Amino acid sequence: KPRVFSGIQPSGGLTLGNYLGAIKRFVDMQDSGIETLYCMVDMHAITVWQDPEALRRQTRELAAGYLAAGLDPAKSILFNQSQVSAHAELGWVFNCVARMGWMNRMTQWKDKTTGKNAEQASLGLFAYPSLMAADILVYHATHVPVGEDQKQHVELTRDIAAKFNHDYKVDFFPITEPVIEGAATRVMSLRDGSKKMSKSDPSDNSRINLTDDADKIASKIRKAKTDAEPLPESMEGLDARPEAKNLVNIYAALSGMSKEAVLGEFAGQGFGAFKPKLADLAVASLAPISVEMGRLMEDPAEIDRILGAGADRAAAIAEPVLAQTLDIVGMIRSR
Ligand code: AQP
Repeated sequence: KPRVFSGIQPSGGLTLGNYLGAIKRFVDMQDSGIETLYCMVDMHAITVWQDPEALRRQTRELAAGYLAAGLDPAKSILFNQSQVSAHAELGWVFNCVARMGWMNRMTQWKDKTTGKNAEQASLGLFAYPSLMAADILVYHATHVPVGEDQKQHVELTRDIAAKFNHDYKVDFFPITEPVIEGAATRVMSLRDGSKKMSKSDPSDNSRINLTDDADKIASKIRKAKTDAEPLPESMEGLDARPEAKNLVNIYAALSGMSKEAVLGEFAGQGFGAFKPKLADLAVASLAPISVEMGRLMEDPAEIDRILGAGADRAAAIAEPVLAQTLDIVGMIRSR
């Protein structure tokens, strides 16, 4: 039976990258009638230091972002990871299945530690993909909608499932498929077309936050790095122009048009003409979400209630899977 799981870290405000690469597609999957679970992965967030009050606020803000973008707690199970302890328990088992060498090859680990002192990174940051495998497999999820940057972690999840099944001679965990679709599976920084747009980039002008108001969105798009060339007739003409390509991809993803159709409309025009159109489109798409997030944030108790109810439903699926896993592994379970 197909089942969808995905999560986002409450490690800062939501960006346009999170929206186009993840949340917008979470909503599409929810509305296709498949069973969907969407998580705020707060235990992943603490792999780097988070101020406790900020973490609570960011988790509620992420929940508000999910709801404002169209996730419906009557259709999807919405919850924060730490309220379902089966994630951490299965994560430990997977720490014992996954190999150090696999973790060492993770590009996100390498990116987050190169040039810095890896000795000072938390053990949790190193083991993060193993907990992510547990997040997915504790629901026997078959499909995981993610942005391009998470593809390697979903592949590792498949490796962990296969090694567990092999080592214990069972056919227990499914081999999960990453679902990486849409015109903007990798939204790039507005200041540097070689870096992905990220919550934790020190430059606020590098990203559009879902909480930015209309003026801020328009000003960030106006300031976005581009070049002096007009837009070409076909996507190949953008191959050596990462910043220009990024803005076309964003336009396509927000409008629902194909990239070719966007170029069909704007070929021959420069960014002086394209950017205001993109700004209008971004404001029209994002401003209603931002307003709704603000409204939802006025009632944090209601958000906490939704997360608690979601965690109960998630635990009802996860706990039997964990219990069976512990049986397979050989743990005595006499209470
Ligand atoms: N730039 C992006 N383009 C497309 N998809 C993206 N995602 C993130 N950035 C982009 C997708 O959003 C989901 C949640 O990501 P996450 O919160 O787990 O962490 P991340 O991928 O590490 O996101 P950030 O914004 O870059 O966070 P920091 O700065 O804290 O590392 C995933 O599906 C991801 O693919």
